[in-house]
Amino acid sequence: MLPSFPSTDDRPTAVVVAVQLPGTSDGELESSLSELERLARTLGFDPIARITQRRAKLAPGVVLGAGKLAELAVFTGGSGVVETYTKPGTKKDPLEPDDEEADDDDDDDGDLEVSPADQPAAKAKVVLVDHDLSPTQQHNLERATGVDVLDRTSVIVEIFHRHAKTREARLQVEVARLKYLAPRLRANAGGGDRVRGGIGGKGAGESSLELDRRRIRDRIAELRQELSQIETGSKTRRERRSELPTVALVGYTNAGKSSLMRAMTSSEVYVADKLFATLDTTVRRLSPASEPEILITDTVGFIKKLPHDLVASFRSTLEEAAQADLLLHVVDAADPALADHVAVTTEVLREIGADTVPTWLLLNKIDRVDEAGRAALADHYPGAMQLSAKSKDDVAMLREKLIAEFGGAIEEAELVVPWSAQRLVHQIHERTRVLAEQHDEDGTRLRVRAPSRILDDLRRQL
Ligand SMILES: Nc1nc2c(ncn2[C@@H]2O[C@H](COP(=O)(O)OP(=O)(O)OP(=O)(O)O)[C@@H](O)[C@H]2O)c(=O)[nH]1
Ligand SMILES: [Mg+2]
Repeated sequence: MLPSFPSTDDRPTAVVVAVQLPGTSDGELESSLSELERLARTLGFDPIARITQRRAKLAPGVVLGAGKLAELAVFTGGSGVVETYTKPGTKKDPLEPDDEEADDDDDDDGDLEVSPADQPAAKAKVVLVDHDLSPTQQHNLERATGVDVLDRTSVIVEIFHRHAKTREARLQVEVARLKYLAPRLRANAGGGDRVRGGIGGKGAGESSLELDRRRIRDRIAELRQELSQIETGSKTRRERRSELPTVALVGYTNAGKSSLMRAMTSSEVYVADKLFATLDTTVRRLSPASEPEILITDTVGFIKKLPHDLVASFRSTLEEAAQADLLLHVVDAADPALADHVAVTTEVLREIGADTVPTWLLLNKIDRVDEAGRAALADHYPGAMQLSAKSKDDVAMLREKLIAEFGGAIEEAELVVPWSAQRLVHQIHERTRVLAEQHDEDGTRLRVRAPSRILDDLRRQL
């Protein structure tokens, strides 16, 4: 079960911070901050304010300029400065770059934040920064604000940690957490008191740094060993059912994958208005049953700037998607950042080698989009299916389409496309999973896997 979070009233408050770097539009900044606030709520925090600043780059020492840092500290009750880091004899705070003054001039037009006066009583318990912080930046910000500071990656890692349920997911998240922790041990060793953000265990500063690092390495090796055993098991299971057509639901977190899974398989998979509600791959039969039976897989959602280690640790889970006969790429059609979400998912699918699997784009939550919006979406995504996981009719339609697609068994076959008909190669890539491709004097020789119906159609064209 998920931990129960405190009610809105006694939730710890948070301030979110972002630097608007050159090339980031106001819209992108806004959408990234809203997403960070949703991540914060998922962790049980109540975001009360935003601090933003336009800068050429993150200030190396403390991310923000001095003025902004002081403004941030008003929310947390901190001093707003990192005194201990001013070297004696240095006129200017070495943490501040020379372009500081110019940056602060931007304050008036670069802000989206609520002014401190709006929340005089609420003191934030934590600062969430929408960038990856170096261990030093994190440490300095904590000194200046007097509260814990979490960066985007640690927020996501923490959510994964809380939501992982199966043994496999827990092990995967633990590997990612330790990899995140290792470099932070180094920086905290000097003046370091503790390791931040609930990411590390207590007392990391007590034992020698080398020892801690070695322990982490050993522990990661141990976890990997355990994981590889579990993975062998899932591989065997996957092979055993590989005769049945398999459809994987993939897409951005909160798009409605699990809702569609529930609706199509009459199962009780977990659905929630939280980011990363699902971390475990579940496989269920399409229900009512079809002939042949079709398997539906629910997978972990994606997010912008997904920490690379997390993707890597979920690779075996995501392999389910790469092995599928069809991907249903689910997007939240009502989200203003929809195009961004589509791009992120497409990119992760490419990274995990799932871009060769035939894919249908599903514009979900269409019940939240008005007529004009639907027309615009149809224009922009002509091949996509517009639907709502909450509509019985829509789900029935999707089910019919799947049955039509997989009427007849899945087959493996070899297709030889003569040089004179090369345009067919493209079509084959679109409609089948290509297992191998070779060129010889006869043309292109492809080993493919696809429903018989599609193979018949391709053979006719050949
Ligand atoms: N209005 C509306 N809400 C939907 C629809 N589909 C899903 N939702 C809601 O969107 C939220 C997220 O749904 P999930 O099915 O958990 O999303 P998910 O893609 O599995 O999310 P993660 O597991 O977190 O990656 C829930 O509150 C759902 O009730 C839809 O078609 N219409
Ligand atoms: Mg889910």
